[in-house]
Amino acid sequence: MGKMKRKTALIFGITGQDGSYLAELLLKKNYIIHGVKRRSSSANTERIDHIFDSFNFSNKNFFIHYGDISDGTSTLNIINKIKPNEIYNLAAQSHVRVSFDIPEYTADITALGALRILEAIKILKLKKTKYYQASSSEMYGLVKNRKSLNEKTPFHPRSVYGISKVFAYHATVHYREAYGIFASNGILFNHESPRRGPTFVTKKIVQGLVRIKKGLQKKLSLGNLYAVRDWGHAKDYAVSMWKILQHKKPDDWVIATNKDQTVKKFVDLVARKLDIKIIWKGKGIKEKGIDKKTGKVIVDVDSKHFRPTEVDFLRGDFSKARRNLKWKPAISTNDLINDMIEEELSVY
Ligand code: NAP
Ligand code: G4F
Repeated sequence: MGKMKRKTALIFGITGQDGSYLAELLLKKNYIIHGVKRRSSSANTERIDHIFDSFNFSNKNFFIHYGDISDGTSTLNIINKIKPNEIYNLAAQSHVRVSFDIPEYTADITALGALRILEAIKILKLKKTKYYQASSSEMYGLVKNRKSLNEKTPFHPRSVYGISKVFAYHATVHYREAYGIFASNGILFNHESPRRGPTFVTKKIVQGLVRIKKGLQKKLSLGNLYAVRDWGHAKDYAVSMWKILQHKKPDDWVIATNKDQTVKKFVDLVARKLDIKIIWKGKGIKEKGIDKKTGKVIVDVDSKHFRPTEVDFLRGDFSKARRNLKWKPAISTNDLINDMIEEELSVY
């Protein structure tokens, strides 16, 4: 029997939270990996330094290329050079709040970036290349009732980030229908990990409370404490991305845990694990979390973290993925929080 040819994957967004977990997973699956990294004046390979030798810029099964999805020709060149079996587009200006400050830039990267990759696959006539689009629950935006959202729920985005993801979602469906490209959307609900960027709320809470516990920070300022999110673990969600591209046909998939929590509840859960008891007082912008032991305010609300329009509620119904991809989350919220706290404690 002849040897099976090894698969090649190209990951845009390799230096991000999800890119690093996906790269780990695909290396274990014996893939040859190519990743695209942006030029940066400071180090940006922290999340992959354990699997990629950034000093010598070489690895046997793992290659990094400089690139940027705002640059159509270099994006096309990289795809042409590698002609990968699978392309994962995880690259984005991924911060919702920041998209209110830099909307045009966000649309260029998060919306048009996806189009540039799809166009390259089309122009190069790569019939065998499969495309994964990192779509987002943020596309649902304003939801009518607090029911779990699925693949049929209409979109009503509430930020230019959300609008850009809706564009990229439809571009993915369109290139599938118009040109027969194997192009799939993973509609992923929020997913976190020790590698989450520090300005996303879960990481900010864990980092803040650990630092408060260690006497390194006095308080944690947050925005809307009552937003509801469905938080999973990024490591589980990387598995779903791979499964989506192994399915017999291209399709669109909700990936979630179908459990939800408010931001405030997340604060309480993290605090409890650090043996801090928070007493909440006041309302709205005046709401404060007081450390029962010391009587000091350790959490307050700062309007600068509010968004002009908020997504109040997200909880996903992943029954289609469970049924057809045999995917379900393996890591509970409790273990996610333990994982994040453990890593944070090891920093100090
Ligand atoms: P992340 O940590 O912010 O990573 C984003 C990645 O995109 C980074 O590698 C970043 O590079 C890269 N990137 C940004 N602009 C780029 C450009 N112009 N050209 C090439 N690369 C660029 O995000 P994540 O949490 O891993 O999420 C991965 C993807 O899933 C994103 O598209 C995000 O919008 C989407 N998503 C995330 C979630 C979630 O809850 N995490 C949920 C649904 C969808 P640098 O490292 O240089 O910044
Ligand atoms: O952690 P967040 O910034 O994540 P958000 O806006 O839900 O977006 C994340 O999930 C999306 C999937 O639905 C991804 F597509 C996107 O790329 C990103 O990964 O905020 C979560 C909630 C929001 O309602 C926000 O208003 O927490 C609320 N929040 C309250 N205080 C805060 C803060 N968010 C941040 N970032 N910082 C705060 O101080």
